Amino acid sequence: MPTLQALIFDVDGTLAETEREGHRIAFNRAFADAGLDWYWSIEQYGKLLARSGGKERIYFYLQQHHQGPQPPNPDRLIGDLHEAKTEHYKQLLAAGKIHLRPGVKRLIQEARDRGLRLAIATTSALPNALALLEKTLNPEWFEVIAAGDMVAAKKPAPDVYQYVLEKMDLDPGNCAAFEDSHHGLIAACQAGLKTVVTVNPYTRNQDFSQAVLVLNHLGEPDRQPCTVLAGEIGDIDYLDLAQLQRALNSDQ
Ligand code: XBP
Ligand code: MG
Repeated sequence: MPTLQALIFDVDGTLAETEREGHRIAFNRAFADAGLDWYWSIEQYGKLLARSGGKERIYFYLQQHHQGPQPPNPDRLIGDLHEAKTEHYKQLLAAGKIHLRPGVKRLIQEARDRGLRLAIATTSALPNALALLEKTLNPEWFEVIAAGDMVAAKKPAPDVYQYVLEKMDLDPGNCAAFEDSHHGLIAACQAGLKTVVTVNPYTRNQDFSQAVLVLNHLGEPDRQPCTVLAGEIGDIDYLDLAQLQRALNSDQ
């Protein structure tokens, strides 16, 4: 593989474990504000994650999981709920409830030090992605932040990754993507990107056979060793750029 030029990161589940104690709580607060008796448990939310995108997830719930009468004007209700949910999610972030996963800041810092280009490719709404980056990293480090409805089709469609590649005028062969879920992996692979997966409790039993590397997280030297679930990172217990480049090269 040619020399690595850019790293493209998913947000939810990859930069931080945002779903269970972030988005899920925010959805439930928005439902309560609207006087609805809907409540998404940790387990049910795992099933609802089958549908990417917050608005799409509420539709999916109404179509396939909701027991009881359907609302008369679902489009309007979903739009309002999603707006309220975004505010709740931003409040959770501002309160410091959500942290970066191990190794994320370290690897991004190393990439910056080496002059690699950085981008975000997420299904989440732009204000949510920005709020997380503002709290934990710095949005200005990312040349393109592709989010939510900026593309027609959400993951597992490749659109959001294709958008990033086009905006940055990059060949996918010179980049690596970072994902946490099967649908994210499929989106990145369909855009021609080699992909590292860091699993989380919601995704760890999914099919990651197309990934270059599968880890429990990126690891922190001396503090938080990572576990390699598939692929090779030599005899160190965290992922750095040298090992990433090796893993990409050996996956020809
Ligand atoms: C993220 C999502 C999003 C968030 C909610 O998927 O599926 O729907 O759960 O985001 P990925 P919004 O990590 O694969 O990009 O409510 O802002 O849409
Ligand atoms: Mg994700």
